[in-house]
Amino acid sequence: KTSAGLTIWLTGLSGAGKSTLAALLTDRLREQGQAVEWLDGDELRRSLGRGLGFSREDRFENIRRAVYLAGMLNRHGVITVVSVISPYAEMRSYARQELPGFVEIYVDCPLPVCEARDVKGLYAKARSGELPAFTGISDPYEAPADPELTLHTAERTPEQCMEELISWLTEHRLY
Ligand code: GGZ
Repeated sequence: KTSAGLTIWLTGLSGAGKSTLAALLTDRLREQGQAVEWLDGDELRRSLGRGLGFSREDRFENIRRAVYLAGMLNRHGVITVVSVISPYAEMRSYARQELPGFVEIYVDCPLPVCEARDVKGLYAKARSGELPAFTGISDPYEAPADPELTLHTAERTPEQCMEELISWLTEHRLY
């Protein structure tokens, strides 16, 4: 898998803990001397994805850009951590098909827990209708049917989830 590169794809609801986990994972890999980049949905949308909204088409376009970048980084030996909701199974199978070193990690957290956390107040806005097409509330999230690994962020700390992921990657000799 080393020559194929490695893209660690974190999928899950808003507030499930993808970005927190991605930050911890990126730090750990860097500490180990690995070349690693982190592509976060929110950040991607502020940079390369300006103007993209949350229709099915725009979400696909956002993912297409992330996959393109990840592929380029992978070809240069850079481990890429991608944290994007990526709500449709079809977009994740596209990523899998395009990226030889793709691993799908389901950052699983029950919707009520994400909603109770509501770190950015987005769920409240989604419930009131101020934010339309919000994943989990008024827009679909197709949970992965067969991810390489599922992490339960409601039951463990972010650090524990990161350690679990690192152990899994190591066991499978993915980097
Ligand atoms: C879902 C939304 C929406 C809607 C704004 N639906 O948790 P956050 O706040 O900080 O990150 C989420 C981000 C979603 O971007 P992604 O690029 O990950 O999505 S996708 O993979 O579907 O393209 C969320 C915020 O943007 N956000 N409006 N309607 N999330």
